[in-house]
Amino acid sequence: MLNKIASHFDVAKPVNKVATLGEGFINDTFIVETVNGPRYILQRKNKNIFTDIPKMMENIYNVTTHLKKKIVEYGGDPLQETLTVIPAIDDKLYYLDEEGDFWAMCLFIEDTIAYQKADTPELAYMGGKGLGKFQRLLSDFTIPLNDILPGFHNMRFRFEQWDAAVKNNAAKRVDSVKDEINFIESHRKEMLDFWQLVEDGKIPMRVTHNDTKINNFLFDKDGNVLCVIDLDTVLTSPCLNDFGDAIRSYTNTGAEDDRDLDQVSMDKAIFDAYKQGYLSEADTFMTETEKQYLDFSAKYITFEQVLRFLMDYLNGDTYYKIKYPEHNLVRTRAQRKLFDSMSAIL
Ligand code: ADP
Ligand code: GN1
Ligand code: MG
Repeated sequence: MLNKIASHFDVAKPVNKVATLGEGFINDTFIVETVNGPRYILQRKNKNIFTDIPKMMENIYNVTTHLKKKIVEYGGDPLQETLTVIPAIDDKLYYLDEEGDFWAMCLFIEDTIAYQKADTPELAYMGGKGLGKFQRLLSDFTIPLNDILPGFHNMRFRFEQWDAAVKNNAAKRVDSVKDEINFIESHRKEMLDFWQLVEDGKIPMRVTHNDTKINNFLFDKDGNVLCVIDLDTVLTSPCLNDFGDAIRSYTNTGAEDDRDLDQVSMDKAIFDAYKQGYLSEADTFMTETEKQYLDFSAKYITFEQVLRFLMDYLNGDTYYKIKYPEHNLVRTRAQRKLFDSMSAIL
């Protein structure tokens, strides 16, 4: 079945083997081997989350086309340093199968390392530099992006979803998570006050990645970020959100879903190094107000993640893939612990 799906794309050589890869929460990812030819990434895009996949693929195509132009200008390798979308044989940027699932393909980037956590400040510095460079290269991208996930990091929108989730109590779990609900409520004002700055235009919207966890950055063997992947969520949003989301994963001494909360805390040395690396690139385009809110953005995005995991738990686990029934609650508690650690340090 998967071989047949792969054969609908414009691959250079006959498909040999298709195997499962990675464990993303959203899409299903496969690696495609061809006979004496390149390897490819094949993904079944999550149609529950992405309601307009053709528009999403158009965004990815436009952004990677822009990046390739910039990469060529500075003498880099456009096939290694950004994703290369492989169109279907009918030239569309996706293949729609008989079951109504959308598939997309890109080149597999060889000889890279995808880290799950940052063990050294050196790696964090390079990660920050990689994100800053990605945003810098896109700072003169002018094609309007399709808003395929309205309100993605918009706290006002998230609180609207949240209020509905608590009210509907779909999974009848509200009574069992009173403490976590109180945590969300106690930060409502602080978080909305920040979003107000965005609404008032004091913090600008920019072309951003919006899902900057560490495994969405492929590193080369010398420790540089070679390629930023998982471009499904490229949207316009404050650049601070990308910084904050990266800090959420880079600096966590534990796992995103650690059951052992003693493992979870923010590593300040990793934070400092990431920030330094980020600013080495982002200083060129950021405003003073943005810089002022850089540290806060880590708390903002971590709070948003607590809210999103808990909301999914209240809704009966309809968004994130889970591995066991309480998974979203475990994620909620681990991210809350991380938030508390950030609050103590930043
Ligand atoms: P998800 O949205 O489900 O997180 P990703 O696009 O991040 O899916 O892909 C999952 C994993 O597959 C990544 O973390 C990375 O390890 C690997 N991967 C994805 N795209 C590529 C690529 N073009 N080249 C090499 N590895 C890739
Ligand atoms: C999802 O696709 P993946 O696993 O990289 C999610 C992010 C969350 C993240 C939490 C489209 O990212 O927003 O921060 O899980 N992506 C989407 O780990 O919702
Ligand atoms: Mg990913």
